[in-house]
Amino acid sequence: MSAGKPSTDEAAAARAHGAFTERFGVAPEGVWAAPGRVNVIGEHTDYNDGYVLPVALPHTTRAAVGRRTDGRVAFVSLQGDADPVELPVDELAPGRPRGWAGYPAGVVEGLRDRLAGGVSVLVDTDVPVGAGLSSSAALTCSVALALGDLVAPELGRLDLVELARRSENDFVGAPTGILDQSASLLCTAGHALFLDTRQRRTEQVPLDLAAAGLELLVVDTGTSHTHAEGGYGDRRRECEDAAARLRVAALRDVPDVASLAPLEDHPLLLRRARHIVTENARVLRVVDILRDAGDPRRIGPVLTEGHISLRDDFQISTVELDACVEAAVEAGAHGARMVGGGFGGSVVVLVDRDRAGLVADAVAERFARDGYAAPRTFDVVPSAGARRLV
Ligand code: GAF
Repeated sequence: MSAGKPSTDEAAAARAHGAFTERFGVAPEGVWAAPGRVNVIGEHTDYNDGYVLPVALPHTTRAAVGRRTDGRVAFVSLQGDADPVELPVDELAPGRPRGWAGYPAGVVEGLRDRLAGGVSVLVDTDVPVGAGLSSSAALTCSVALALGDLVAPELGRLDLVELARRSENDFVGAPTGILDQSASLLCTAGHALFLDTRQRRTEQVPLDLAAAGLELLVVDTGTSHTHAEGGYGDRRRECEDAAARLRVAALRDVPDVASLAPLEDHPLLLRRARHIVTENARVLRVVDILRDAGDPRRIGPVLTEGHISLRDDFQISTVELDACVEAAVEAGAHGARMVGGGFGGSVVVLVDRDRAGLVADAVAERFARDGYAAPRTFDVVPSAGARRLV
């Protein structure tokens, strides 16, 4: 498989520690890492109070952090195109600063009464950005864990999920649910995280792909998405509208497709709601298969069904994502689906290890034939959630 190789924790910690010391003239108080995620199943269910089942990527964002005494905050990124940002703590406000620094700034803002002296944050990442793999949550969660450790040790992981979510929702203005932040902070190695987003109840579901002779491939189509505007917010409003017409608190409360009959005069809302109802059921089916130590191959067709629902009912797929799913399944994958918010990004593919190369090649050939840019493919081992490195 090509590209996307994550750093080891040791190398990543040394790099962030060294760069912080060079940039700020003093060593950081520590270095923390938080992963991106790929969602096995359960897309757009989180803001409908439903179920999700993500795994953490081996790719992380690292935050080297040190408190200051001059009342200023400074954000530096080692990723080439990001400008350094510095301003007084008092001037933090939604939309200030804008751009990438808004994500960590929102976390600082959430704890500003403990950070009056200011703080310096240097970040470094190998999570692919804009690929639907939750690079923004990796950023906010690495900083949330760091600041929790340094100034708010009473906060548990679920509190940090909230802190990171509020940064994205209220500070940056991206109307996301809690899938990404939960995955980044709560996942454990070798498991998928089954999360009931209403009850905030979690279960670690074993997912040993290697033992089953399987690989979970991520194919990054290189087409971009953005959450702070456009289709994601529209879908969220449509779901709320459907729930209101059905007189339920959230679409999670609709027990089955037959109960959607009152939406027959609203075909668009019916489709949106049908995706959520069937997607919640798919999460439960997948969890049932994996929980009984069943053959993970059996989840493949459920993933592909999920894609068709996202394509036809939720209407957030793209020609590239559809081509990728089609080519992967035709070449013998057990299942494939687009992941994340939609309108671009990545596809996840479940495939036998000895067919993985063939499937990746088939997707690349299809992209070349259809005139799309070459995709980037890598395999994912369910990895650890956020942690302190040094
Ligand atoms: C994005 C959002 F940030 C998540 O909260 C979730 O809604 C996801 O899209 C779709 O499942 O990643």
